[in-house]
Amino acid sequence: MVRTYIGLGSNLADPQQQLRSALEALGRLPGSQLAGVSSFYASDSLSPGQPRYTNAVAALDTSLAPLALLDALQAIEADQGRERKERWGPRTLDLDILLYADQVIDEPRLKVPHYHMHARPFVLYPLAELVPGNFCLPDQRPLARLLAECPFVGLERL
Ligand code: A4P
Ligand code: MG
Repeated sequence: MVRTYIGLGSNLADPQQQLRSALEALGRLPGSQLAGVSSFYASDSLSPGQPRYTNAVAALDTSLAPLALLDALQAIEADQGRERKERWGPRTLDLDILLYADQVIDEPRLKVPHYHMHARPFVLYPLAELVPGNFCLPDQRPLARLLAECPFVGLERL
């Protein structure tokens, strides 16, 4: 088993329920165990004109290999996205592999750490709830420094 961190995002009309369903699905993944869940946070979408997002981060211990985990996350996205697609548009659930142990992965389908995570408050602040204070990214950058450079602006802890 390795420790991974999964970023969850939804801008459905009931995004909190969307996230709760996704967390249940994560807990049911083969060879995997949910080890922690952050608070939920609301913030404006980075794309103007889109509904506000709810975001959270989950700690998931898993024996799935990185690409198998990505496949599993995309299956959960498809499950929850498909039924709402016509009503709410395509972005109902976003599951990103933020970190996979301390690995750096650079494949066409999978980049880890997840691009942009180092500068997104709706990723960094929930992640900080789940890790020790001296936690570092695989490139040795301390999370505390990323947080200091990424003010808690526009985030609402739910
Ligand atoms: N992919 C590569 N690396 C990874 C990884 N580490 N985890 C590939 C997951 N997937 C990864 O993903 C597109 C492709 O990325 C996948 O097929 C996979 O092979 P996607 O989920 O279809 O697209 P996406 O996530 O919308 O793309 P992108 O560019 O990451 O979108 P953003 O930038 O994440 O935009 N505002 C707030 N407040 N909160 C949000 O969560 N999210 C977005 C989505 C915009 N604004 C937001 C938020
Ligand atoms: Mg994504």
